[in-house]
Amino acid sequence: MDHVADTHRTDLMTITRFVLNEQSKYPEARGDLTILLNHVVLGCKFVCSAVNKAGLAQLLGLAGETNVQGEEQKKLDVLSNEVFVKAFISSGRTCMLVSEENEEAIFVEPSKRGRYIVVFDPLDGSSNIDCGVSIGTIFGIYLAKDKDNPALDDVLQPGKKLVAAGYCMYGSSCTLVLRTGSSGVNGFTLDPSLGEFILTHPNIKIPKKGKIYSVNEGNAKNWDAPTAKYVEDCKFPQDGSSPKSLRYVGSMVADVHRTLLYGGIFMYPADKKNPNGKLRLLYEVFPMSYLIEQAGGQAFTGNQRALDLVPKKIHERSPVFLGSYDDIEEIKKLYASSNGNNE
Ligand code: AHM
Ligand code: MG
Repeated sequence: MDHVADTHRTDLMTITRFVLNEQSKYPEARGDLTILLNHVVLGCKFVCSAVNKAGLAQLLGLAGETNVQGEEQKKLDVLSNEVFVKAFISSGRTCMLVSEENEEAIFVEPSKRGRYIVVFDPLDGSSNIDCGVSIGTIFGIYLAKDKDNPALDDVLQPGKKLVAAGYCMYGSSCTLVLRTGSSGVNGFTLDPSLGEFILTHPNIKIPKKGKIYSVNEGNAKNWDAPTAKYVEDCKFPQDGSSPKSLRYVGSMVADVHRTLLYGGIFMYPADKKNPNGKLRLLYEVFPMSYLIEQAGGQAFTGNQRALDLVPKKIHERSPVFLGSYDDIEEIKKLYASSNGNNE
């Protein structure tokens, strides 16, 4: 029966086994993170199934509510948020949650508290839901100082203090990318017939330099000088190299996933209208910057390393440039040589 083994992989590494193996390397680990990650996985499977059925189930459309940023919510946003909030609370391993969809942080009731804090965007890229383009969930996990007395300060921590982060992309396949402990960045693809995420992209390393830039060029009118110069150089390189290709989905998860695998740069810069850019620090910029750095890339705000920023508010925004190491070096040089004169 050797021919069966040739065409059907039988050594499948599920995400559950992978996380268990990882955590068993830490003798002091109590299994809390493993249990919490199992609940992340459950939430992702549920949302993936809801996204796939959305058109059929007539789940698309407005729920008649607006979220914290005053944007219209889709039904899937509401549903995804409920699914993840309930999953995290019922894991018994969290004491505080910060979601893009909730104005205030959620403090878990004392009897269900654990030592982790989850920051998350349950369904990012919501403007892409109605046309079936890739959307995703982004999450980061912090450790609380004292699980019995969680305080807002516990979550207003720089991104470099994250203990785990990841995203799940609901696209042509459902892919979960995760980094915990010392495991590197690993990608798992949902096998719908098994209902399991299988390790398909072990130890992802971002190419040192890429050929793609990704940005909403519709905002170019309001860009500062270093951003404008960088994009100009992508199109009209001065060093004789070929111009870069432009790819922009408008879903951060999809744009960052492509950047992680193919290399290049993804940016949502500051501009004259939005001096802090658009993306939220805690649950968009930090988790993605953490993954990109762990894969060998860099993440920069225009002033500093993104993961060094200390948030003052839970829904704070920050500009971000993230991607291949060499590409981020270029934008850093442009900002450094502008000496703060970015007009
Ligand atoms: P959302 O949280 O309302 O979905 O907004 C975040 C999304 C990101 O996924 C994406 O990178 C960005 O907004 C796109 O913004 P724009 O349409 O301004 O280019
Ligand atoms: Mg979002």
